[in-house]
Amino acid sequence: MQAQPGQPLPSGFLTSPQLRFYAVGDIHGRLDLLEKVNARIETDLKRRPCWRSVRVFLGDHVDRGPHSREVLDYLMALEGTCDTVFILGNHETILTDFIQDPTVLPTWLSVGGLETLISYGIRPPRNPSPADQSRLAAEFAEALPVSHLNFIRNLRPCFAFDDVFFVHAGVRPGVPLSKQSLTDLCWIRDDFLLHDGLFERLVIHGHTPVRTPEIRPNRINIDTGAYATGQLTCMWIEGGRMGFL
Ligand SMILES: [Mn+2]
Repeated sequence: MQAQPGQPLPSGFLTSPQLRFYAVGDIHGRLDLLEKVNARIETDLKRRPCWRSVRVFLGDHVDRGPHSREVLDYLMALEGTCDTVFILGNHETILTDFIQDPTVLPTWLSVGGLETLISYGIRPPRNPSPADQSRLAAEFAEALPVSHLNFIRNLRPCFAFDDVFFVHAGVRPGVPLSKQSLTDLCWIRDDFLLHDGLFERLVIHGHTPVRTPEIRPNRINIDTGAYATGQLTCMWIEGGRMGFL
């Protein structure tokens, strides 16, 4: 008998044998790595065919890396060719906030928004004045295709299936998974990361970079800081087992 691939999910969490998930960590504007990860998924599907597969992208598709615009184009095209779930990250919330509120610009620039603006053909001055902020917000709203805005607005705050819960940042301990705030799902760090107890489901998340994927009894972090490290992590989950591509 052939050994089963991968390893069991921690803490006895289970998922259907009929469905394979591929979860991809924070892309942050690295189209090159996204293309490679998708090629690895295609190869895996050929090597180990399955009844149905779903690719789950854990948010922070934009900022920091050089190709935010191209990453969104790529993900939108992918949506038409296979089953996908796209999760909302805090960087996507900052992007849409900026269109509503130009004073968000300095915050956005401090977390890699400059690269996103440049990918849409906008070059902010070095120290944007309030007038510059308003002008740039209007320019960006004009440059951002409606399809991109709709894609970002339709990102899911989280996605639960069987015993797994996909989310960008994490969840607040003590609050049922169905009652989590959008702010916590997109932004939470230590209150979640330092919590040892189990949640109702196994939480698969990104948001806080780690050198190698972090497998804990209650959560798995697959944000390996792709924009800086060149490591974009993809994990698979199927029939209560998991592994990495
Ligand atoms: Mn994040």
